[in-house]
Amino acid sequence: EKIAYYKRIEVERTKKLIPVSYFEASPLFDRKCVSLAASLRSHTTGIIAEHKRRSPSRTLAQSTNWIDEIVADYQEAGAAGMSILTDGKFFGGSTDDLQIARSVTDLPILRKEFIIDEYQILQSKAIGADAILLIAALLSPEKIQSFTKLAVSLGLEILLEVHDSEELEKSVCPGIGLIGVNNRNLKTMEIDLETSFSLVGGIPKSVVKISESGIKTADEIKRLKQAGFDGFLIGDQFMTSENPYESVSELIK
Ligand code: IGP
Repeated sequence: EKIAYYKRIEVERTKKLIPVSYFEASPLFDRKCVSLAASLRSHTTGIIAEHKRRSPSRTLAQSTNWIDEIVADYQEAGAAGMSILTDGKFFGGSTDDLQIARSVTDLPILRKEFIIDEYQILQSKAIGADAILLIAALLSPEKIQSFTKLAVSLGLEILLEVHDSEELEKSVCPGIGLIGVNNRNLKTMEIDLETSFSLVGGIPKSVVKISESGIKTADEIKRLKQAGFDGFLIGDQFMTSENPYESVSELIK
């Protein structure tokens, strides 16, 4: 029955039909996922180190043709997991970036993408991701529910991203293992860590809590930890530094 459900998927963007067998043929499709939630619970640093080539809020592009080295540095410096931007349009990433990261680390990898179609969920599994991002601002509660079901059936974990209490309340559903509060307002690009502090109390106890975006100092991490956060998703601070290894180490001290 599961197979019939995604036997053929209509890709919204291209309107092409892609047979599920295309994804299933990937050698990574049967790989057993590593749990990001478990890594964050057991890991003292809680840092999810992100690779992104550029972003809409940061025009200066760091040359990052050495994704393998950056990911290896992240791991050696003590990251609990990786986040790899695969969106091309705004962030200059690709599915290749995630596959390269997969080839150099066994730590859990979050696929950072604007997921709007089942096709991308199967693809995430086929390229070796362990978890996917679902953004509450982009998806109806029904979509979040059905995407979560599909992802969980493949062994992928869900990180649900919210920015306010309304999104949080309407979007939470069974199967969601991690919730991230985005400190960046996607409309204005402004950062405010208060977003995390004000929303943490409303996140269900059993869910792993992540504060996302704009985190720059060890002191901020300490305060977020005290407020109840288990994970810290950090990109720019690392990507704009000359030395990603030292930059991660700094925050862990
Ligand atoms: C990382 P920062 O400010 O440390 O680079 O943020 C991460 O939270 C951010 O890249 C992000 C993101 C997203 C990117 C959070 N949610 C959704 C693309 C799509």
